[in-house]
Amino acid sequence: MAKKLLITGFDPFGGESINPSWEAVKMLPDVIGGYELTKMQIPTVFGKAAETVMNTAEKLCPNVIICVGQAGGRSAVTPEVIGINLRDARIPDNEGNKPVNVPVIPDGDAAYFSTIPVRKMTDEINAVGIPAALSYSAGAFVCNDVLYTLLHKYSKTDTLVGFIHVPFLPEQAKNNEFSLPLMQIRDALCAAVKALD
Ligand code: PCA
Repeated sequence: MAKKLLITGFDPFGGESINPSWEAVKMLPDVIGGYELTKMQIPTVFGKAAETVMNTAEKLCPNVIICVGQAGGRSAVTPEVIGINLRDARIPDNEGNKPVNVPVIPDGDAAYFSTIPVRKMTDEINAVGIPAALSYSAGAFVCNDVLYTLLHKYSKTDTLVGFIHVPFLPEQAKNNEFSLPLMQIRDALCAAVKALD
């Protein structure tokens, strides 16, 4: 029987009209290798994003959860190694929240390591000719919030959890920032999912 992967992308935030994470996630095939995909867009809102994922995961019981987010300015597709127990926003989220220096989960552990095979994923994305690198910080905005909350929730369970940040799309890169065409971001995510097999 196919295994189940819940994979999410975010809605646009920070003045952008598009978010490459959701644009690429929604283009993924329904089946990759041994995994059946459930794709979902989640809001760029502290707390709510993770709740949306957990509500769906409760019904779906996925084997793996991968959340994908935009990291404008990065020059590679970056599987995240770690989620930290910190909310420290420089800009408001999509509901105007701007938490500064507060924990994601009071009394939670300081950090959790991602439980998806981040090194193998990075290798397999590079192997299809798309730049990939490990990242040791998912920041302290909504992406890290989701990663930390899910790693906390699914620690000591069989559900694997991870996060992949993707660069801007060409139409977003206004100041000569690095960007990747949508098809390459999609192909990178495909390669990452194949690494689960
Ligand atoms: N990137 C943001 C939140 C939503 C997204 O796509 C982040 O890196 O926290």
